[in-house]
Amino acid sequence: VPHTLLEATGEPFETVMVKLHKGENYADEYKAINPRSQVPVLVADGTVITQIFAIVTYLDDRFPAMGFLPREPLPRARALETLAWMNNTVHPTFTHIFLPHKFVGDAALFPELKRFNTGLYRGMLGELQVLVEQAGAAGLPFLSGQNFGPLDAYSITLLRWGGIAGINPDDFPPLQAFVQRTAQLPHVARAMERERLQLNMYRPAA
Ligand SMILES: N[C@@H](CCC(=O)N[C@@H](CS)C(=O)NCC(=O)O)C(=O)O
Repeated sequence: VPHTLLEATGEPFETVMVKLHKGENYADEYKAINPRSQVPVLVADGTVITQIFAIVTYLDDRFPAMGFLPREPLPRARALETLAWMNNTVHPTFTHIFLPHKFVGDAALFPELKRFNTGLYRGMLGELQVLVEQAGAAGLPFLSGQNFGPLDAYSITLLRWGGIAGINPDDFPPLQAFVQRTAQLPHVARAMERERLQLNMYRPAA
C-alpha cells in the first residue's frame, strides 16, 4: 500500500525486501528498525514510521497535491473510517489465516482457525464490494473520491489475499473489476512488478 503511494508521487525512494518466510523480520538488524518485527516500515528523513495507517497519513500530509485522502472534514473522516477498518479488522482476519501460530499455540487448532476466519474474511470482502459499488453509483472513480489513495491500494491487497485464502475473486465481480482496473494504473503496476506480485492468487482445490 505505501509503495503504490510512493510510486504515485514520482519522488525517488529505496525499497528493501524483507523475507517474512525466512524470518528476516526477527533478525537483530531488522528489530533495530522495528522492534515489533512487522512490515511495512517507512524511513523518512532518518526517522522510522511503522503502521500502515501512520505511514499513509504521513504521505498524505507530505504530498498534499496528490489528494491521497480527502481534505474536507467529513469525506476525510469517512475515508479514515474505511482505512481503519481495513487495517484493524480485515487485515488481522487474514493474519489468522496466513500466520495462525500468532494466535494459538496448538497446531491442531490451525485448520479450524483458518476455516473460521476464512468465512469472516469472505464476508468482509462482501462489505468491501458494497463500498466499491457505492463509489461507482456516486460516479467516483476511486473509493475516497476522484483520486487514487490508500483505500484503493488496500482493496487490491485484500482481494489478492482472499485468493491466497482460497476465496475465488470471481465470486466478487464488481470488486474484482475495480481491482483489475486499479492495478493497471502505471504507478500501481510499477509497484506490483517490482515486488513480483501476481494479482490473482486463487487456485481451485484439487
Ligand atoms: N497493523 C500493522 C500490521 C502489519 C502486519 O500485519 N504485518 C505483517 C505482514 S502483512 C507482518 O509483518 N507479519 C510478520 C510477523 O508478525 O511475524 C500495520 O498496519 O503495519
